[in-house]
Amino acid sequence: MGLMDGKKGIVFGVANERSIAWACAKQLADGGAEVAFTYQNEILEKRVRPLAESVGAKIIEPCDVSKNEQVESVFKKIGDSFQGLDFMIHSLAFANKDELSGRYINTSREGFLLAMDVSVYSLTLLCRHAEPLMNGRNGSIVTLTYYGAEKVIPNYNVMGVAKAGLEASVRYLSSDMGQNGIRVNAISAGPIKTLAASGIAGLRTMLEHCVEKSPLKRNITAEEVGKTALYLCSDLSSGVTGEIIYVDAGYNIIGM
Ligand code: NAD
Ligand code: 0WE
Repeated sequence: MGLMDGKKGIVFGVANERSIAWACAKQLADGGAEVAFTYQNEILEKRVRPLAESVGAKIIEPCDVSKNEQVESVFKKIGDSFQGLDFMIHSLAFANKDELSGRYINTSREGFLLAMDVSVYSLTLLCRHAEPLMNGRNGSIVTLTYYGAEKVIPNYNVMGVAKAGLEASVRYLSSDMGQNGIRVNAISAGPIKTLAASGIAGLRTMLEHCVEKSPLKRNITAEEVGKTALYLCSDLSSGVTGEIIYVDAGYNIIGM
């Protein structure tokens, strides 16, 4: 008897086998859930399709979250074939690379709006589409955030401002959706070497810093994030909504 037997959900943000979204999908599928997958573009489809098929996925659809038509089309497919939705994982973010170095003060209007659109507004848009499908099913929605939302992390810049907006969105969305029994939470993960993190200058130094300063004296794994996503999507967390749950080896609690 799996924790997720009979449950159906959708995962946004798988790029490859190192993606946090994939670690979440794997835990949910291993728990007995039926999981639908989306990929951002055809280049990523090559990586995502075999992973999705390995856990028996039947729905594998393109979805660039900055395109309303693509979002509408994915939720139409889900409505037609799943006839309901129990969970949704939002594990995506984007800012132009040149905004993730130098001074935050130099963020361009275009760069700011792009980061906010893809990394923040997308959660609200996806929640609005998920809500009718989650009606009467005690749905659960999980997004991914980072400590740079609360404290200054060098070079995180506009993404930090975006994550602050995302965390506030989690609270407003959980307030809106609670009346329909739907829960919305975020996982604040410690640094992990994924595709989105691999281009970042000084990632190695940051990983070493976390080993030194965190209570557990180590880095976290995507699998550990996946296990927390499983908890948040399952009935084990039925009383939890609007929260930011840290999976960071305890890093955030240390002052000095
Ligand atoms: P990743 O590169 O594997 O995943 C990022 C995903 O975002 C990719 O699948 C990409 O296709 C998707 N994406 C970007 N723009 C998109 C768009 N317009 N439409 C649809 N999808 C789009 O990297 P990851 O580290 O697994 O990132 C997943 C989430 O975890 C992000 O929200 C990130 O901010 C967050 N996070 C990462 C870390 C870390 O250190 N890796 C730590 C805390 C939080
Ligand atoms: O949220 C993230 C990654 C977000 C991200 C990364 C990229 C790199 C490639 C968003 N957009 C892009 N755009 C690109 O072109 N993390 C929490 C990982 C991360 O990113 C950082 C970090 C950490 C940690 C950027 C600067 C400093 C630290």
